[in-house]
Amino acid sequence: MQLYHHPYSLDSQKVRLALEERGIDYTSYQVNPLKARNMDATFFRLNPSAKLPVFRNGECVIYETLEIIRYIERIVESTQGFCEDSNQEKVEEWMKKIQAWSAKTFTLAHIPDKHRLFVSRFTRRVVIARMAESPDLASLYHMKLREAYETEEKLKDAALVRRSEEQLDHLLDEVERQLRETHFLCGDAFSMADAMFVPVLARIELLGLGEKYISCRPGIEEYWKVVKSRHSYRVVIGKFFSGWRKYKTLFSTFSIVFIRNVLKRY
Ligand SMILES: N[C@@H](CCC(=O)N[C@@H](CS)C(=O)NCC(=O)O)C(=O)O
Repeated sequence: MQLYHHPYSLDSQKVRLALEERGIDYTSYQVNPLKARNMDATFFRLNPSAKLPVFRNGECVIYETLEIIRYIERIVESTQGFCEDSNQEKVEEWMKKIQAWSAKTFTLAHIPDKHRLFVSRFTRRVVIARMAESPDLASLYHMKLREAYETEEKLKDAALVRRSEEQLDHLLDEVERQLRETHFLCGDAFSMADAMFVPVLARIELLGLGEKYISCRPGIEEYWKVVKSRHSYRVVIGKFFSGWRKYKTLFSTFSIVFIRNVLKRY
């Protein structure tokens, strides 16, 4: 089994937490979207949407986070004879709710314009360079270029950004109510719904918005402490983003993007 992913990608974090929690071995390929590695022809041919994560098991290639996690659960059932629990319907319900919140608008809206536009311009230049190298993929690369322009336009729409914040608030309120009754989202054991939710909290913290969204919800604040002490969290997220590590991770990416930009090495 192979997973193409990156620590920056929220959906990749969800899948990696699921794999870690279920103890499944896989070959890991990191594809850094900030360095526009997802635009390299080898990855782009595998997934012309250029999105992460991508999971492959032999002939079976899966591009959707929810589908990958459901597939992981089927592997666990068939190999370890372990059936998640009787809460399967609840788990499914929560997973859909969590996946329905798109972190993209929220994340980009909370990154300073200067940094966001710098990366966006770099990505577009990489796409144009890759297009010249692989003309057979030109129309698909064009779609990515259009998508990049559309994303910038969307971010100018204050109502859209506000809607994404309201959706997050609504999701967090629901979680808070649930955590007054159970330790985790679907009972007193960590489930795949938690594997999908933890990266949402990590994203909030990474953007420096913990006070606004986490500290004001005591149930979530306590839950956040608990999940952060799990091995899966440390391996998938903590290793890259806890405390000073986040500066190291971001600095190493940004310095490479900066140098490639100066040298025009797209
Ligand atoms: N359909 C995908 C969407 C995944 C997705 O949006 N991935 C983001 C990172 S979390 C991505 O790769 N963005 C890069 C791009 O759009 O070029 C899923 O549900 O897994």
